[in-house]
Amino acid sequence: GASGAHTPVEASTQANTASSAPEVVVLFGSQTGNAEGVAEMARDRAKARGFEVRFADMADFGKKELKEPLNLMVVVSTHGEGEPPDPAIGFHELLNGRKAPKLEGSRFTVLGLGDSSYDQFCQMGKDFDARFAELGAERFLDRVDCDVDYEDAAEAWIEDALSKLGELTGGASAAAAGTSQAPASTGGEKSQWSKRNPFHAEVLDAVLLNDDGSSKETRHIELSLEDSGLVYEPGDAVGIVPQNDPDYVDELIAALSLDAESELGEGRQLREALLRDFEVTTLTRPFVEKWAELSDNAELRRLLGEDARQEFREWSYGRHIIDVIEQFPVEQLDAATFIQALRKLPPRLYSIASSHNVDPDEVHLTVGVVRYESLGRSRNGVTTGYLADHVEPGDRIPIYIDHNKNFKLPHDDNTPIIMVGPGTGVAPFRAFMQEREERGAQGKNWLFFGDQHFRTDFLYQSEWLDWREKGLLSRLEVAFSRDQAEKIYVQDRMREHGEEIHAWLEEGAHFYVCGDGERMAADVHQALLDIMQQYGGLDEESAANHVRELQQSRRYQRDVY
Ligand code: 2AM
Repeated sequence: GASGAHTPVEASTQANTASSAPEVVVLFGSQTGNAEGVAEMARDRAKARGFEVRFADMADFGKKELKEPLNLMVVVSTHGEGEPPDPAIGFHELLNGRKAPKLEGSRFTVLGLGDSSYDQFCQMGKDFDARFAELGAERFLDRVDCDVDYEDAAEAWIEDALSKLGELTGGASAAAAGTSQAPASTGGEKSQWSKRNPFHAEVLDAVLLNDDGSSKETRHIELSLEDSGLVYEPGDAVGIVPQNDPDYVDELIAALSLDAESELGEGRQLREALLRDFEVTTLTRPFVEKWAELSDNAELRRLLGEDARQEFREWSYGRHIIDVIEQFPVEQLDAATFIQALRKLPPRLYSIASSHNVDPDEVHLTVGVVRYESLGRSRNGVTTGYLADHVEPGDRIPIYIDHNKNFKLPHDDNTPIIMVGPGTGVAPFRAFMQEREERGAQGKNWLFFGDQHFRTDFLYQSEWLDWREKGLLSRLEVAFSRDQAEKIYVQDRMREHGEEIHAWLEEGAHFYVCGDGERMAADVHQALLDIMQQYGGLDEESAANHVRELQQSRRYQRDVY
């Protein structure tokens, strides 16, 4: 697999632990590594408390592993429309299928990671939690659903789970005393910079990639990593800690009839807090729930009802916090109460478009600026607007590296790769090509790129053409959707070349998709399934199994958003 040693189950025992110590199985399903990171913390804390620990990826967990009674700590994230992480698809199907194993005698607790601005918030956590119980396992601790700012809640869940398990198993709890301060994480070359302690990177350059007349605004941003010690690999992302738009914040404060300088304690004033600390645009269900309470409004309560889920979804589309505040005013609201209704401003992740090996002092990003109109207001994406309108070369912005184990070049430089990256989805493939060029990798490389117009939107055109000239890029297929009457998309180009795609995959090629996760990724997935059927002589079910195997063995990887 691309992410290195995927030993099915990594068993480990602390030297001073008797072999009779109770065992905890930390089981994770992770797309980009957040759930795996939490699982690593759980593993380390459990070891420190004297448990024996099995650390297992859902990708490598099946019926066989579920045969004996287990003490399970399950960490799983949710993606897209309530879907499992790619490596966990098979395990999710197993538990929900006819052949699901009985789990009597096992104990479990679930931690779900998700984003409350999505309708299917923590759906996978909910699914696994319900399924483990239905299959007969005993829930020893209630599920916890975490929003984007998950760290504290995750840590609390770990401590609670281990204490509870210590009591239940009567074994390891004794070792707990004084050892709960185990290091949060192990090994690796970790720089001091992190999500919570970001590096302030100088902006070296920020250029518009689209030409005049484009309806897109895609920016190429180069940041300096000089003296940061930050290291990244192709496929990783940069997390940017943004600030909210000052004009929007001022409008919001006016709409609330609050004083910008209201003191919130710890030296923070309202305006400053709204600029830096809290999400003030995106509407989440938890916000609407709190606002329904504060405004005591029947219409809002109705929209939150279980039967109104679809209506809620449509209603919240294009609607921001300020729109709700204006429509459903709350009399005599104080600043602290308002703040309590908000969630922390989450950093945003951007796939890295450069190779650290080519220039260790820089990191490049390809950012699609989000601007649109809704309900009579013009809106900007929080981070993309911040980058486009409030940041210039010479400024410093807070960043960290978000490592993504599930989007990695093959270890073997001779392995061919197929890359599908329309729009800003092309970013990591620029990093891939820079890296393969630097390494002198001999494997074939095939890019499918798409955007609206050839003339204005062919991102990094000269670089691709150059690489094709040099032979590094073996093949390049482009789909400019709006240069002709009929829409042509990357998946159409895939189908045109289905036979060769199939042949490449038979040769062992890895298949990568990056970009839009709302429709593109699903359409490309379907094209791949169809190609497997048509050229692999497989029926629908076998094609689906084959593609799932590609996903689980990390030969088919996605970075979609
Ligand atoms: P469109 O905007 O003309 O529909 C990058 O944004 C490119 O992805 C654009 O050419 C866009 O086309 C295209 N695109 C839009 N929806 C898509 C889909 N479902 N699958 C693949 N590409 C899509």
